[in-house]
Amino acid sequence: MSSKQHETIYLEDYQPPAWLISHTELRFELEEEQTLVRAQLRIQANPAVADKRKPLELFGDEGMELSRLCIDGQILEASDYQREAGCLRINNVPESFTLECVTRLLPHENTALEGLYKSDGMFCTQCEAEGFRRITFFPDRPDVMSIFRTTLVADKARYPVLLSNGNPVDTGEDGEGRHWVTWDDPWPKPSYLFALVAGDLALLEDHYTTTSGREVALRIYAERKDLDKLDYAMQSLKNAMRWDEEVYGREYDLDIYMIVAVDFFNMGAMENKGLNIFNTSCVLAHPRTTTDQGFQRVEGVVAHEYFHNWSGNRVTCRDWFQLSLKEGFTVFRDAEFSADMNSRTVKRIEDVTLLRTAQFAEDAGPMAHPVRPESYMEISNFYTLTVYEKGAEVVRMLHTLLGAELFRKGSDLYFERHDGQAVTTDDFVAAMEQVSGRDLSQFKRWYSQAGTPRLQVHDDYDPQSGEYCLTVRQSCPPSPGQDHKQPYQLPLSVGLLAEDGTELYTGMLELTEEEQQFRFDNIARRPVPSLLRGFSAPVKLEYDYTDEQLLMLLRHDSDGFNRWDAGQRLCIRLLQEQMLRYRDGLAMSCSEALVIAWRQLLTDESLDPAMVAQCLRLPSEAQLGELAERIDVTAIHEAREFMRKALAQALEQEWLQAYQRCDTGDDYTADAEAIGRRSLKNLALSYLMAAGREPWLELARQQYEQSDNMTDQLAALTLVAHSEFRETADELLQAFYQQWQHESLVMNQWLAVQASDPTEGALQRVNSLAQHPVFDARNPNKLRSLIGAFCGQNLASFHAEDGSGYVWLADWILTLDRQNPQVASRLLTPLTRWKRYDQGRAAQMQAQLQRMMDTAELSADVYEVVSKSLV
Ligand code: 0A1
Ligand code: ZN
Repeated sequence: MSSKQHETIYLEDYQPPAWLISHTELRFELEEEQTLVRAQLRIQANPAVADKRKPLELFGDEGMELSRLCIDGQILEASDYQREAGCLRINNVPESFTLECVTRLLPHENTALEGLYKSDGMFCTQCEAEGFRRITFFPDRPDVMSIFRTTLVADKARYPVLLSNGNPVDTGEDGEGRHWVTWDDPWPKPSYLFALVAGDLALLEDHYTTTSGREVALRIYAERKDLDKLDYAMQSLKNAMRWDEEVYGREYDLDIYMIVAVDFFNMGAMENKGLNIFNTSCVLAHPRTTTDQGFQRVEGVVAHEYFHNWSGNRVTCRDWFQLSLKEGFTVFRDAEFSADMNSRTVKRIEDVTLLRTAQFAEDAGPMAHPVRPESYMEISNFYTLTVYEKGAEVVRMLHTLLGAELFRKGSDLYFERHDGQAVTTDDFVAAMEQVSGRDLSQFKRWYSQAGTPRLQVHDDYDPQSGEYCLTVRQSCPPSPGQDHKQPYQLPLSVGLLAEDGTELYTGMLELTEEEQQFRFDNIARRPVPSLLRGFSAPVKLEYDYTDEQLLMLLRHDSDGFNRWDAGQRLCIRLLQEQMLRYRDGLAMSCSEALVIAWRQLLTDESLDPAMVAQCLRLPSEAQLGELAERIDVTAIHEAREFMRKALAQALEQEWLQAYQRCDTGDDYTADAEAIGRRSLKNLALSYLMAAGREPWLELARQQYEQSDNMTDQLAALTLVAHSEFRETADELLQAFYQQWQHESLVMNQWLAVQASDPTEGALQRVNSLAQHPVFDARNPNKLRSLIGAFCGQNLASFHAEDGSGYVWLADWILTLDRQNPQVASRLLTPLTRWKRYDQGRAAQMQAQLQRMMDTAELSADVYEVVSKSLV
């Protein structure tokens, strides 16, 4: 058994802070062997809290060395305070005083990448959610906000650039090679938004003038070799600043906006006030080294972090249970921004695909939790798809229910009313209630109930009266700690189509009850319903469509999202039929109707190539798994491969024509149109490769060799590397390595391509890649590329019947947990879903979880996930 008792924190236990901090003054002496941090905190009793005799309690990491503690200049003796389990308690403190505290840190030994650490020789910080307590003793909770002044002192030659939040106000040198810079941040902020960076960094500089005339310096820092990869992030930042002014009326509020790219980072990026720190993978972009997907990720993440300046920083969270207050809202904002910059429908399809594949699986697994969780052991485990993506869907539903205009009024009121405060999701909804005059108390169940609701729709038509009736039943499966769910309020966007595709009705229905009927008059013929248009609510919709109805919707629905969705529903049904046939040992077959429909899409040159590509992509193995009662990994893989090959061969000429049509030879641009063309071109190439004939291998090789951009080069490499043409596969993988070995982000792709290769011998390949010089087990990006890709994208190999994949992952988790608990805990996710698999696999996955559980000294991160998965 794990020796450590991990405590659970509950939302219902929330208490306002007994002590407030008006000013935080920090001085960092950054050296190679150690860093000394001197913190001076101006502390006052919170007038809103009655008990004035409470001791002062500060959080501080257990391993952190405390070398000095003073109150109003008086040194405290060891008997004046107690340190226990991450907490420092000082009794008998005055009403108002200054606390001075000196801590000694070892950033070069910090492999957890929380608090102050080193990434490739530069100092940087990550304080969300609870990293600041690894820097100094502090009431490290988001509802304690103070004004920060930070001085950094370091060797000038090694660390010429010294950054922190706000504006630089003073600088100097000691004449012995060390220099210092002082930064002032005028905006009160919680400790999780603190940041510093010290290093030898190159800089791309630009500027922006806000609508009200504030001049803002925009600075993006990176290693010198990456200076040519910053233009796209800069342009995205400027677009995001303009968009937030136009769509939300929000301006930037400091004179400088800085972004720093670091290679060692646990997540995507961090919105520290005025000083965002980014994973290099989310900020560097260059056509030669970055794929289209990479470009779009940079645009989205740069915008996301920028938008946090209002939705997160100016108005922040009262406690970490409210995380979706800032994350759900900000994801909604960045999704709308990306939709406005690119194709709205394609963006929606991508987001819904992620939700259906991964968030629905989370909702059905042992870690399922509401958008506003009720308890946690380790908050880092709750930066989830539920809090982010489902949280964004909840905000989107508010936008749909209220309409754009009222929603904007509500957001204006929210920002105005709560500027400078730490608030709750209830406060957000209250602002929406006030501007709309609506009672949203039922709607708030979206924040408190976990699980994916299910909508079952039936219809009746009376040809005599011309009345059409939709009956909608809603339900939601049980989730941990929640056996029974109350009905949700949700917008159901609906169209009714005549057989020839003419639209008879379009509108939005509002569900509030377990069962509801909606009647439509004057309908001349039985219509085909187009339901949940645009995915108007994050639910599973069931309606008994015929194949013909789905084909009609695929051709005629005026809602682009539902056109795509109809095609997907049809593919899923056909794939599920083949899975059954495979299991029963029967020959599989491909539907002629599907071939005809796909041919039409593929040859209609008037259609948007990006949409065609979306429609002709089969649902992923992961998504098919999510939809299955019991996940049969082999049947899913075999059925999908069969269909891919059948569609490849049946339409070989059409794929080639589409390929040639989209292969325009234009110079690379990262706009939606060019990205759409490349996506169809590379999809066509993937089907040609699936057809398995030599000429297509040659075509792929030619594309690999001649392309001037990473999208095309990597697409060709992946197809060849995953094919049966092993000799060419090895040759191109080797050539790719030779060409890109000095580009760390490109090498991540190289690792991921091989880790996700489903052909024979995958485990052996990943094992030897783990020994390869480009792999570095301390770098989270490398771990995600190798372990994440093998366990998450190479499902047939990871779930090998002998359980070898499970043992491999568990070995890794146990090693990584001692080094970086956050990353270990995230990589563990695939094992937690053991209940969804056949008995043999489930037992082996469970055995590995048990093995971890039996290990002494698990981190809180891994302990929480393992223990909850074993229940
Ligand atoms: N707030 C950031 C994400 C983030 C969360 C936690 C981190 O460390 C545990 C780091 C970054 C965002 O939403 O972009
Ligand atoms: Zn965020």
